[in-house]
Amino acid sequence: MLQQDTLSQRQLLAGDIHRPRYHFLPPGNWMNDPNGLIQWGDKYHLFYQYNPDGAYHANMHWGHAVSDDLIHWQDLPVALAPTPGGPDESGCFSGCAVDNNGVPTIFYTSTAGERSSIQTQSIATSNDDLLAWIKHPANPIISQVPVESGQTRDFRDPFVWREGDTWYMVLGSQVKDVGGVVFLYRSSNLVDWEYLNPLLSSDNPRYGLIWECPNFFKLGDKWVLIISAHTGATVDTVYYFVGDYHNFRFTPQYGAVLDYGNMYAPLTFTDSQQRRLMFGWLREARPVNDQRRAGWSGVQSIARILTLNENNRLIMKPVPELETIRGQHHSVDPMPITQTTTLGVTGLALDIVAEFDVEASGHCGFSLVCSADGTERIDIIYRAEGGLLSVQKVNPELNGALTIHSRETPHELAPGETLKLRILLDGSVIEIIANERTSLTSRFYALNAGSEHVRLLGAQARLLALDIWEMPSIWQLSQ
Ligand code: DQQ
Repeated sequence: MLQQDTLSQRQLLAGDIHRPRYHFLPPGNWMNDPNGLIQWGDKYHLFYQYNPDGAYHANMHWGHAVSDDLIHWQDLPVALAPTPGGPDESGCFSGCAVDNNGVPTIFYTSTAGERSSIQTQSIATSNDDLLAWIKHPANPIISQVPVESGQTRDFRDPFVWREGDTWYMVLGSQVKDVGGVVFLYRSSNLVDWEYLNPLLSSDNPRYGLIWECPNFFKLGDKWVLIISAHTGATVDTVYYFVGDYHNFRFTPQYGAVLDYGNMYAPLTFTDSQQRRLMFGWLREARPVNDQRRAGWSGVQSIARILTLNENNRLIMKPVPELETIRGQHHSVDPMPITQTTTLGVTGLALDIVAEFDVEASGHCGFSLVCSADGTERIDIIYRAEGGLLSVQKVNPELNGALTIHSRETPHELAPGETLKLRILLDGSVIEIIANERTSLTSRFYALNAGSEHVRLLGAQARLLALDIWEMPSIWQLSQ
């Protein structure tokens, strides 16, 4: 029954050129944050914030999909729905999943009241299949916002991990009129939680007003805190901090933007290969009415493997599983770049791996989603002077204007270091990762179905290597 419904929904939307083919998105309607990521047996489970009523943010449920390889997904029934009269009657907000000695257990923010203004934390467990979830009778298990928050409205997104026999949880919140904060808790049984102290807080306006969706985990000898900084304005940004963790306090030694584009609310987990994996919500960049009309909104990034380099910078690599679905391969021989060249490859679903040597005042990059006359295109350009990477959407309607999803970001190369670009283009998604450490995601909506050309551009630069693969759909839409 479900499979038939979701299949026909996917078939109905399959002709939409803006719909990604190899990034996960639900059969239709609204999706935002990834939730409850966990590998159970040999299956990866992805839950996500989902509105079954339409392509707009309201009435949050947990959608559910399962995968053998992090790339191909099977839709499963909704996992969590609000219970009328319950602490989650206004919505089941974001959270995580853990393995409690063989019992799949999820934590989520239960919301009640007008506009989800009462936020508490709840727990649910499942039998081995992770399909049906039983909400714990003690819910909500945490309902008091720590007093130093000075407010009671923003208190959400539990992230839980175990050290020895003790469980820990971090929650995102704000200190009223000051800035974002992550609160730290501990428990021996996952139901009774003791508040410890703020793990980290900030009074720097750069880091936003409210911290959402905290992730806290060890990588090598260091600890990493990821937060999604909600500003209350249009630009929300994901940051990460790397540092030491002692006596329940985190001391960051390095902090940076995790993504300069429109990735938000990423969630990480560890799989059986001990890989720290991250999915992030790639939010739309078009007006809400266009999203409603399209009948769908929101895409998940391709899973990335996170590690740290010797300078404590986060290294992000799309999982190698993606390489197994690559289709037709095109390669371009090394050459000096002196002018714009149209390449013999077209498509809106491509995996591009490129390496350049750029002179001190040189630049290089690509125009993608390019119409034959070049009036519609997306320029991805690296300029060595100032070390800037940019994405700019160009078409007659936009008149070259930048939106928040078309922007310039710092990207420094070490002396002698070449520029390495990995670009995942997919329908209306571009994920760009430069030298595995600068992430710039963007969304675009081509006006013309024929805007599929790829051009190489630049000056005072040399192409060292270029491989492009056409990417297939991950969905079997015929019966
Ligand atoms: N989205 C969820 C919240 C979270 C926010 C609600 C971040 O739990 O703070 O859909 O995008």
